[in-house]
Amino acid sequence: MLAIVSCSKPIDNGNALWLPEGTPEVNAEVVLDEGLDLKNDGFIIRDTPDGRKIMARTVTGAMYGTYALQRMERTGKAEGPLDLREEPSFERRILNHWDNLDNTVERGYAGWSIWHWGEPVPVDLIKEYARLNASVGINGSVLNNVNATPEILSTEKLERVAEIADIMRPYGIRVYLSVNFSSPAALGGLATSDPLVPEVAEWWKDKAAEIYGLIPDFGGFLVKANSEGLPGPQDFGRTHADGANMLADALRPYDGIVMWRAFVYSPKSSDRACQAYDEFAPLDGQFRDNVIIQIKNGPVDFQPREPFSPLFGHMPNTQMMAELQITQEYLGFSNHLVYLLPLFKECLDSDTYCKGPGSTIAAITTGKTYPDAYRTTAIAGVANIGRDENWCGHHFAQSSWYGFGRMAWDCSLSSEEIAREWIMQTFTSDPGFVGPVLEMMMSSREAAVDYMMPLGLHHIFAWGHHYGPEPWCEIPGARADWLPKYYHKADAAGVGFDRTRSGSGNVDQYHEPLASIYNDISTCPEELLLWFHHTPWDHTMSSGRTLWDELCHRYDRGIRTVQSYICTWEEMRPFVDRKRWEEVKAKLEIQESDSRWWRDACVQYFQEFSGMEIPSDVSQPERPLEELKKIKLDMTHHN
Ligand code: GCW
Repeated sequence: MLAIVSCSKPIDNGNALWLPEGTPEVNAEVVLDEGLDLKNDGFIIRDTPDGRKIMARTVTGAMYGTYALQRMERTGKAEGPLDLREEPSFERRILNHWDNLDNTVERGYAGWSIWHWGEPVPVDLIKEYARLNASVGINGSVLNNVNATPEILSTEKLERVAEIADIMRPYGIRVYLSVNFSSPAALGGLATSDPLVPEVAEWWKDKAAEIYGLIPDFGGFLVKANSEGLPGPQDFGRTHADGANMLADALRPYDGIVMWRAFVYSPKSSDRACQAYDEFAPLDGQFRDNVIIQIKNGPVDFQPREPFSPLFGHMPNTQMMAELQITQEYLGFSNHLVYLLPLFKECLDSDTYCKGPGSTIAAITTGKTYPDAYRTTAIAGVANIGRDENWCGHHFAQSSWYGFGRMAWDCSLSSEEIAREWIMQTFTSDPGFVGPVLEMMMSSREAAVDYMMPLGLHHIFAWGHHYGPEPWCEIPGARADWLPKYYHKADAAGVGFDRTRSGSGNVDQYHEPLASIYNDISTCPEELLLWFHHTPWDHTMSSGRTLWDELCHRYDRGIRTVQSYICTWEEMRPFVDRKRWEEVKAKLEIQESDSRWWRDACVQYFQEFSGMEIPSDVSQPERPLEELKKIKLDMTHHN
């Protein structure tokens, strides 16, 4: 045992280690003991005859224990006797910021970049950000957009990154950077960025040496390559493995990692949902052990609901991590109250069956399913953070950031437990508030699915900004697989994408029994029906309704749920300060109006194909389609 100290004082183990500024006062002593059998910044909280102790091997572990105890004190769980031990589910719990060097944030709805590129370093803001992350266990930040400019690796920018890293280090947070694959040519002036050319590999090695000279605990690189026009190894006839391994070798001496994204869709298959698997599954086993393949939860793109990406079930010899989107690109931006933990957990809890039942995405990516393949484990969330006063643009959007961190620390927590904690710490623990607000949060993801894209519909968003509905959208010259009609395929016969064995065959990228379950219209879960089946309008659903009637009912149900939130929030007025109450109320009104916009657009558009009457027991469209088609939102300056 090295030291026993009160947590408000420095932990002095001879090296004068301090708990970081802002660590809360809790009713316990902190014991730092390097001999404890605890993994990865874990901690123990135990009531002993000498009082309550927080025990950890590392200062960061002690800090996490302190926040955990504070959380328990605030949520009424600290009454003794306590004896608990926590170790994180994932070693690397990382936020991906899609922040550009001009301070815009791609898909950001909460203001400009908190990094203040090109301006004085906002020390206090970054400390506060780091403290918030530390309080939920997040321990990594990728500072810049995956659509990376080579300039991020310039010496000037690296020096700035080092300043940010210095501020975050005491909070246990390492920085990572997104890199542009053509940096050797674009920044270094080399003739090529071909990963198999020795000068290129040398350039990356030198760059790594420079980075680690400035930031000794630098986490590593995140790479979007050969995706949406970004450069990559395929430009030189090389594979993703060639590219990732070359970078991995440069980072290896410093224990850095490469997170190589599998968000690719070069049109080898006519179905975009098949393409990541097509490109990556054949490369299984070819990656270095400091490469992790970063895979979006679904096979297309962060939709309100997708099945899990089948790639997770097909790389037994490769480290994989899930990428989740905390920012609400496809879920109403920061205007809609959509608590995302049910979506995140749905992904992690999905059983891939790759090694029989129980091979969930959580089990795979925490290294349990294929332990030999995993040297490190990780999970990423695309941040929803900006300079807005409340960080996320919507008070409730903070819950998804909080929840991502909590889930990354302990993926066995339920989304309900996490929501409850968040409500009690953010607003009040009065049961008159917690109950109704919990219900609102817990139903909110499903409500969004209902009023936007029920029954497996997907990607019928407006072009480019992805805010409202445009199932009719046509853009001359645009990629077909960026347009709604490619996904919904509505015609007189029905609606939905045929991914069965008689269609694109995507079902066979899933292991049995899922492949057959998805393939058969009578066993396919209704939530995914139109994802996998082009379904006749008069198909009978489990409710006994036709598909058409069910679709109309789902849109209506979504609207009614949001309307009920407005009533709930009205009743919550006595519990919340006026400012926050009014701000949330204003957002709920936007959400309610948007939900009717979605219904008006989708129901009337699909009716042109179904030719069927809108059932009389649902609310009826209000605005004519022609009027809706004229709506052009200017989303270019949403920062
Ligand atoms: O969903 C798409 C987004 C892009 C994003 C891309 C990606 C950062 O519309 O804005 O680019 O995914 O994840 O790379």
